[in-house]
Amino acid sequence: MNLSGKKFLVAGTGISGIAAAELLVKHHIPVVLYDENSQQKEEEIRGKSPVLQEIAILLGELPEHIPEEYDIAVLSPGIPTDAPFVERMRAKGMEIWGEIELACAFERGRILAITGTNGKTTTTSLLGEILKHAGLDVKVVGNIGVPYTGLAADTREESVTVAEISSFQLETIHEFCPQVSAILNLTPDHLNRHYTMENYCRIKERITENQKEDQFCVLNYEDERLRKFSEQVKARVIFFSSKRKLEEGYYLEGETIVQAWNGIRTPLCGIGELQLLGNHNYENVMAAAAMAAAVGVSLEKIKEVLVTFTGVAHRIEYVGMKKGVRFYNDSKGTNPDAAIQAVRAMKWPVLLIGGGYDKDSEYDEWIHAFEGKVKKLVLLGATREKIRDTAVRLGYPEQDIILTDSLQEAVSTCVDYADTGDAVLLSPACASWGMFRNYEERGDMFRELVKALER
Ligand code: UMA
Repeated sequence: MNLSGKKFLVAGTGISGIAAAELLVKHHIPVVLYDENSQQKEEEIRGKSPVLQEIAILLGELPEHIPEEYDIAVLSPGIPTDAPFVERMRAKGMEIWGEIELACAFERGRILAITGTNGKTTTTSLLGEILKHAGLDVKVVGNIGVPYTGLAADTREESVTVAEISSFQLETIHEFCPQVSAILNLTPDHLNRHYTMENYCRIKERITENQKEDQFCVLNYEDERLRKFSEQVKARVIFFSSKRKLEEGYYLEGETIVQAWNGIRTPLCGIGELQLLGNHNYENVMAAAAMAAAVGVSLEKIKEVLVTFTGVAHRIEYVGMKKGVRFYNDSKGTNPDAAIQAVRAMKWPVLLIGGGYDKDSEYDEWIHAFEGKVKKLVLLGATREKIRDTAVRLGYPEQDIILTDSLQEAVSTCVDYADTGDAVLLSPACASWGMFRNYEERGDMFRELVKALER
């Protein structure tokens, strides 16, 4: 893509905006950096990157003349595409891109892109490991916390970029076209931003919209919507299923993951050989294996990584044991579906810490998934009353619900009530925003609090 002669506005000064602005500056493309938050200090923003010294930084209300002077806006994922300043830029004819679209303009190799409500980070990390093990030049980027724009210019024809792509990022793609895409599952999330489940699903499905017949799309056969959606996908669809034997694709048969391809069935590995636990993880494993095999990695190489891969931080992460009580950090359980998987994976009585930022989620299914295992429900954040009311309505004993004001208080409350053989699980079913910068900060604090119990 030829960007010469174009003038860019990068919106947002988080990790996405900084990396996008750096990329443009390094390629001598005119750019202004903008953030709506007028509380920020220009000096601090400049301090984030030495290459930003020369460019203009605008804070607060977007000046009237800017949309007339600039051609393309690159939005950080956290900025809603219908934010008033974005509408103003659109109305003046500016193109609205996101960091993924900008990065693509610099990409020289192949892209393997993963979306879905849950399992994205695990699948992305696992696929990255498999491809590295196969000797490829791999970049692992995207929603996982590494802005794609930071590495896109380093790619070569033979590189592969493994990208975790959120719905926020898919809203602003235009020509983004992965060689292999995957949609792992679709359950309600981010409805405060996308308004309806239908809209959310359509945005996720955009990951396939530019793909051609000689490319691949990996889909979960057990997701009814995705099964139907497969009929519209131009790329060659590869299904995976944790519930039934497929004629073609990847599936779990008893205790074995099997590949069925071109009429040949080959066992890939036993689930007992994996370090990852739980049905949702077997699905992640099948998706990663399908994507790796689609770019030519042998099943032997894939298996060598599957049996050693231990998972990612903040996702049902074992933090330690204190006085016979296990502590698990599932701070990445930022929506009810992810949190359901974590509570299902627990084999012990659970003291569950939940609640956080309000994304307009419903918590009924999460509470149903407690199945008598959750002995105390310790809540915090903006959603704590909503979760309490739902739990009580569904018959969860009110005396076992404790509202707290901080993560510290939540952890010490759990410690007060925990007995040997119990598990304390931080799996909030909500984003961390409002109390923390992100789920990593929340999970890190939980880990620190657990460590401090020793002292
Ligand atoms: N801002 C505005 N106006 C707004 C909203 C934000 O000006 O209406 C500004 C803020 O003042 C701030 C900046 O935008 O300065 C923040 O941008 P951001 O929220 O996009 O955060 P980044 O630090 O740039 O991180 C983003 C992603 N964040 C979000 O999607 C909310 C990161 O995903 C991603 O890793 C990173 O880019 C690199 O691609 C995080 C996330 O929470 C992990 N993702 C959601 C999720 O997983 O559920 C989708």
